[in-house]
Amino acid sequence: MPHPEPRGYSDPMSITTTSVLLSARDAGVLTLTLNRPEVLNGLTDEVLDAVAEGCRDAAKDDSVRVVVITGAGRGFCSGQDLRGGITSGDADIRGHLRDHYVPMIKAIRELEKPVVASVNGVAAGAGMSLALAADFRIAGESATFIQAFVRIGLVPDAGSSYFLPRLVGTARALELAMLGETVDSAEALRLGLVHRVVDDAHLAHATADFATRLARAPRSAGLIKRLINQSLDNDLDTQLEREGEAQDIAAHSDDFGAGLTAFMSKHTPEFTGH
Ligand code: T3D
Repeated sequence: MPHPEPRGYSDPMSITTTSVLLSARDAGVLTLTLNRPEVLNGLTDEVLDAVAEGCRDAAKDDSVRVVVITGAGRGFCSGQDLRGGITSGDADIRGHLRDHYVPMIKAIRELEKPVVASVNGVAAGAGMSLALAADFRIAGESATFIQAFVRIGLVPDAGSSYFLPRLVGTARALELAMLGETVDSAEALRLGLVHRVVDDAHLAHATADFATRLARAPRSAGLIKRLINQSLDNDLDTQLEREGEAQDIAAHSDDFGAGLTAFMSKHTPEFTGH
């Protein structure tokens, strides 16, 4: 799949581009490309912090309506870079997770804009967590998913133990996490880990097509993300309250006005995301 080249931007908000995280913008879609292909995009602190910063920047930038996360080369993300100094015993893994993984996962989840993981190859360990944290996963047919943590004697982290049972149920989550077996794209689709599988050659195009459609959504799309995520932890009474709050915000948006006007005049609305 072709990968975007780093670009400079003339618009006011500059989104992080580093050698390990490329960023490119097109028609409201910000694509963040993990760029350590020689290690299948293994995660270093620099990568983790750059993804978090990219998502936080996207939150503040009105011209970004959708974020896509993908990987350069044949891998999506192989999880923590195991050559980067991680050791058993004295390593402060808890502090490392808190300082670098948690901010990235929270930046993705708290961004009130759709996030699409375009899974171009293996997603292992925290690389799978990264894919699961996104709102949507489109996979190329050569994509694989591995709860690799158990293969090296660790537990799922970076949100995998949260996202996985919610996506596939507890028994499947336990099986995937305890056995750490490789799940191919067809199985991932069957399990509900991904919502679409396309030919590898068409992944970039299919992702762009999907993301561009999402980028035309109104302000309420971000509120929908908020509501659906909240619903996983709320009872019905609480969730009905949250719906009222969100609807109040949506009803005061420019896009609701545009939607009503378009309906009355029998036109297709053009939403600005405001
Ligand atoms: O620090 C903390 O806070 C703890 C957090 C932990 C979170 C985690 O993510 S734990 C899980 C870490 N990830 C893994 O355990 C996966 C390790 N990688 C693999 O098991 C395999 O590489 C794959 C199944 C992902 C792919 O296999 P394959 O056969 O397609 O590729 P390969 O030949 O194994 O890998 C290609 C190269 O990438 C190879 O380097 P080389 O030999 O060509 O110089 C390989 O060593 C390197 N590589 C792959 N994954 C990693 C990596 N190097 C460093 N870290 C990696 N995670």
